[in-house]
Amino acid sequence: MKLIRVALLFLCCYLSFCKRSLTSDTPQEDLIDKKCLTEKYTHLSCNKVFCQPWQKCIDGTCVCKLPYQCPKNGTSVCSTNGRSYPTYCQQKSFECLRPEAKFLNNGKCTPEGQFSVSVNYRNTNSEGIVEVKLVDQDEKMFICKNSWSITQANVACRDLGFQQGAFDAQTNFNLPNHLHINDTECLHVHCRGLETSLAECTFTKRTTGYQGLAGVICYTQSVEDFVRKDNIFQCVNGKRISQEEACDGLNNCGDQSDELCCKECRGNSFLCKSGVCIPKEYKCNGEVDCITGEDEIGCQERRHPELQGFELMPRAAGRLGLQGLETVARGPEPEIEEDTKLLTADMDAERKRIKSLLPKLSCGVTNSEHIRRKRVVGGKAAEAGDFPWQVAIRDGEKINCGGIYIGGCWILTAAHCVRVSKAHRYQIWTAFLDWLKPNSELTVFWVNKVIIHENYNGATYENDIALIEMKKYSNQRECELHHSIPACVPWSPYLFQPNDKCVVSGWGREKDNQKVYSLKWGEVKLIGNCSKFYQDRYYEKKMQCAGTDDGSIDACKGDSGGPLVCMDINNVAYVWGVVSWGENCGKPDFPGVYTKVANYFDWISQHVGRSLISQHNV
Ligand code: 4AZ
Repeated sequence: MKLIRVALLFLCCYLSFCKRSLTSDTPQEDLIDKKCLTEKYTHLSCNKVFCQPWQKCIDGTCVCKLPYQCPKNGTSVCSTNGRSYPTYCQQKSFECLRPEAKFLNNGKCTPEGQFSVSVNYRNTNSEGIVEVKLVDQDEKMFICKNSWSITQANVACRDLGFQQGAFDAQTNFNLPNHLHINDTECLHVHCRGLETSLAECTFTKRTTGYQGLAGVICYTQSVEDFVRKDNIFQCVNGKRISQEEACDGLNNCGDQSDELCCKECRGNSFLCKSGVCIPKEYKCNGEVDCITGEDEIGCQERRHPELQGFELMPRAAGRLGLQGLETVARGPEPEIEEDTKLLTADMDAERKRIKSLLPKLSCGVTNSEHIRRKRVVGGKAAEAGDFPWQVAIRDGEKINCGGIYIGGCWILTAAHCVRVSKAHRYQIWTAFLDWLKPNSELTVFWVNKVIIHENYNGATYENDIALIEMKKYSNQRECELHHSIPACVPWSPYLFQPNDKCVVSGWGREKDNQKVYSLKWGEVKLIGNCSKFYQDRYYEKKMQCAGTDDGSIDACKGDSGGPLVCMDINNVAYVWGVVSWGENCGKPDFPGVYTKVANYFDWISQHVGRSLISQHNV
């Protein structure tokens, strides 16, 4: 339907009687988050999307890994420069560093059997009917139009050197009359959309009837004249598409910039909590696509019976070594049951397999269930194991602040809780619950080093964040915290949103300034737009407000430096905030203010090492 509309649009603009936009029911503006667009997010923005397994995330951007950082396991691939690489990941990592050498084929490099793509039967080299020559096939072949969309068209144009991809996945080009093809003469192709060469996409031959051939118009300066002047969406890569194509789950821009700032998604595409639209086929496909994970939730019953038990390993994984033809039925629920002959190796399956081999970090997982129950000020008493990341910072005889264990020997706390010069006086009490009856799990550490954020401002509480490195015991190689579990450090400000429910915990005072001896906790919700409560004292990026409508649950004096923890959809705990400040305690309209940890991921990782806190994209 969409393709027909784009083709129509192109045609009517050609004839220049198309002044008004084609009608659409949804107001275009409402779907797009304008403020978010100013951030210029693309497929390389790891605040919004996962990086490719041959990339890592640095300061919010996916950058190339070095080839040696790839998993070793895999089979060789050949690149367009004629070189063989031990694995697909290594080739892609080299390509990422030096884009001129692209993927050519799976297996060793041989003189014959080169893959090639071309566009033909039109007068320019930027448009035409697509022809490919596969490895192991002598003849050039056409692609069937029913497997062709902007996703594959973008890849084909990029492969041909048009960096902005395709203007249109054209399916109305005709072959010259003297050429006749029968229904077995076209191939199906499936791409994910971010491939740099069509050779990375999967080619199949299916026994469906011939309907027409795939063509393409690549995006060049000359086609820009045909883009409507009103109702355009400006992609980050400079390409212009129509607004109807933004937030539809398809990567029309080619750099994904049309799908990353969405309040709603068009058609059947799926909206991630992070404001990203993904194709509906990605829901329950065994691979997590939303950074918040909800595309793989509640899938068991909807999955194809044969797929049960394959969590991250697609069926086609392990077929990579295949040389000849093989018969498989691809996809969880094929729309038409049909036999499919795989003509090329499934590099998408190999990408997923590489992803599953990357190191995994363990954090934020407890076996404690009951903190999900309701109700610091107005809080409830914690039980052993409820907050295994919670620590107390003891200064002499007093505990004035909390802290959060984030792994290794590292504790996160508030800058206003600690002084560098007092490091020798502090003790870190881990797995501690109650002053009056100390529990046996309690382990005490001395402090090696205190690091206060260099831009901490004691007057405004900006950057109220600090790290404490605990001292190892002389007979131990690492900090051994047998009863503590690190909370995960959020790497993106889009992991949680206003109104999400989170938990604050600490030994802080009650509303009436009553002393508290046991660890307490309370459920609060994240509050957006907090400047309305604290006018010019609130810094949106660096701070996070949280509380309840009636103010009954709040952090208070003594809770500072402690955790505001939010659980993701898989019940993994993230330290979203560090208790920082607030006007009084437990008053409506004066919510607690927390240091927004996601904004400090890079600062934390610079000090503790990226591998200690990176869950993805390492
Ligand atoms: C404090 O003095 C403090 N209601 C901490 C949190 C809040 C207020 C005061 C938030 O450490």
